[in-house]
Amino acid sequence: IYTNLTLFTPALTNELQYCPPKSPLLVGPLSITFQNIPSLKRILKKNPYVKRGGLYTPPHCQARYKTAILIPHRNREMHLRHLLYYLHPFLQRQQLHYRIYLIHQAGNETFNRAKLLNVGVRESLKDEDWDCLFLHDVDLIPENDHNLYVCDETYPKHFSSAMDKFNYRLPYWSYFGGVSAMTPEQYMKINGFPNSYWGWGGEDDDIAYRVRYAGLKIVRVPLNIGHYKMVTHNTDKGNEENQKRFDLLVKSPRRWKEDGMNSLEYKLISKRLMYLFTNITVDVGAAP
Ligand code: UDH
Repeated sequence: IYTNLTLFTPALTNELQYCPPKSPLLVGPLSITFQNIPSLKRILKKNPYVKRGGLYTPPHCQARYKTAILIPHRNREMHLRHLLYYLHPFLQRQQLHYRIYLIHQAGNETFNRAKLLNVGVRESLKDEDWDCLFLHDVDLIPENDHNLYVCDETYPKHFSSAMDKFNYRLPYWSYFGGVSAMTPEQYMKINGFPNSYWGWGGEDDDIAYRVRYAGLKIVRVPLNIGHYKMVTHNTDKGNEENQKRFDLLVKSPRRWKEDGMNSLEYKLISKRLMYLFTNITVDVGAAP
């Protein structure tokens, strides 16, 4: 029996073939609703192959891409459940090797989305040599699984090009917020995200500028594919509009090389492997 197993079970002989270039599991447009908030137990049951830490490897073929999903977070547990419910099956249909990271800001200081994402990049790269880093808001659900969660080899890529909140159009031409992705090389080339934007707004525009300063450009998912549904929400406590953002944006050409991955400081509080995601809790400090 043992001999038969080693001969015919690919997993044991290490002979898994690459997954096909185009996954046969894709279904195209998806119907997304937020009527019921799924329980974590229900999500777990629907995703039996997801390992602790929110890690998945296709069981029947060798994935062509390794994607890390980085989600900045605080006080959005309901949104997280909606996202996990839809995102896990979505990524599995794409036959990716992936892991979902939640980068959770500890404490009650003003929220800092960009810095949390820098932390996510640094911490996730300690685990694995990811091909692609997805910078993913917690409240955006992709509505079409042909929107492949894979990086562009040359340029930073914007994925949420058509959000319901903006009538499925770009709000403005250089918009880079919501969901975007870079290879680790592209991310380091722009020196990551600025650490100095506290509160709502501005950091995504700064990042779009950085892409240009570093001699790159933004490419996008076509509008008919990059559809996202946003879970509606009110303004968050601790994430008030950043009044300094215009001033920071003006200074961006001088600051981008000094403020980013090369100046990142934080205190890692914990890294825990939850059933459906890896939770990185971090103290990112406070606005000066
Ligand atoms: N985020 C949190 N907690 C917060 C604030 C932000 O987790 O308290 C994260 C979350 O991943 C979110 C992302 O940061 O998706 C971006 O924040 P946002 O959703 O507030 O940004 P957005 O521009 O919000 O999408 C616009 C709606 C603001 C409410 C307007 C009500 N009239």
